[in-house]
Amino acid sequence: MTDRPPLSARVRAGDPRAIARAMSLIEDDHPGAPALIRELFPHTGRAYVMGVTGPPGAGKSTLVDKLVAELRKEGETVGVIAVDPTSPFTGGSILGDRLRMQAHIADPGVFIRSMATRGHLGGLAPTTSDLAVVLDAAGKSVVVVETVGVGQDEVDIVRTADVSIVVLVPGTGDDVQALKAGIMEIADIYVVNKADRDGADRMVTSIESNLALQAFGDGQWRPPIVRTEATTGKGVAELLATVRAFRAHTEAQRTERLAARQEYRLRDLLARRFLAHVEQHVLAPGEFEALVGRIARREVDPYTAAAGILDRALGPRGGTR
Ligand SMILES: Nc1nc2c(ncn2[C@@H]2O[C@H](COP(=O)(O)OP(=O)(O)OP(=O)(O)O)[C@@H](O)[C@H]2O)c(=O)[nH]1
Ligand SMILES: [Mg+2]
Repeated sequence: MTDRPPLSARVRAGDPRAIARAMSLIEDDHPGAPALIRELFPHTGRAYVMGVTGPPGAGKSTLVDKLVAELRKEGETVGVIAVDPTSPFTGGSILGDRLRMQAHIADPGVFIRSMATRGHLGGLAPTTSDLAVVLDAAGKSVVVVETVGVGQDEVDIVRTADVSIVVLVPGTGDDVQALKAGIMEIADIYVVNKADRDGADRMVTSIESNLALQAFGDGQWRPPIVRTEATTGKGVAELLATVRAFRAHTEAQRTERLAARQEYRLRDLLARRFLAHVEQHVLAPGEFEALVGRIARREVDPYTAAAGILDRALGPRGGTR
């Protein structure tokens, strides 16, 4: 064994192999992961996190690839996390992301990671924010998180990103679906990608008319709509300029936004940890499922069932440990 600096130090020095290793430890929920995060966390909070979400196949990865190139031109260093839903429909896209973002493989200023969601209910995998922590601590000035937006996912991304970019494409039912699914409330910036296709104008108009239904106060950010052609890079510089405008607009609220993000993370982590504790240490194997069955048969109500579990988890009334 040679004497090497600890992993956290190598991550902070920006060593790509250390970054990859750190991410694997976190993704695998390795016993060393919490200590690693503890060491890295004080060195974070500097990276600007851009969330890119939208329906499957909207061209998000292609767009991110072009965004990365543009950001590099401006001297930023970039980390990318592409969240791949492990669904039968898009199961193969991790390889696709690698291919689409291959242009940056030799660039030490860029680090790209694809990860699976592994059935977590939200779109962001449980450890996405921790992967962002690694890239942040490694000194990347911008972190881009790509995720397929389906329902709850958009809500998750807006809670972990500094700016939420919603990518839609002309001429698909998906767009209408996306608009209905509450995407309108979370977008800071809209992108109509594949603007080379028929129906781009119609798409822009339908977003506009949705925006017209919302009231925007004085000085409140009104989400702009940017047309892009990710394949050629057309509109990408404009998109980045729009991100910069949004960043300037929200700079004053940065502290609040960071606090809101940490509140969400802490609540989410506590909820997941508590549930795991209950499943592993409080309930007998199969008991949870049996309880669900009893509730379904109306033999017990969910409130009583939850109260019973809480009592067992925390001990009789008072529940301090
Ligand atoms: N015509 C046209 N095709 C595009 C454009 N942008 C992306 N595409 C194509 O659309 C397809 C999907 O692109 P991706 O970048 O993989 O889309 P994605 O949203 O990342 O897909 P998932 O991650 O699987 O949801 C690819 O074949 C791209 O070449 C565009 O502006 N115009
Ligand atoms: Mg993709």
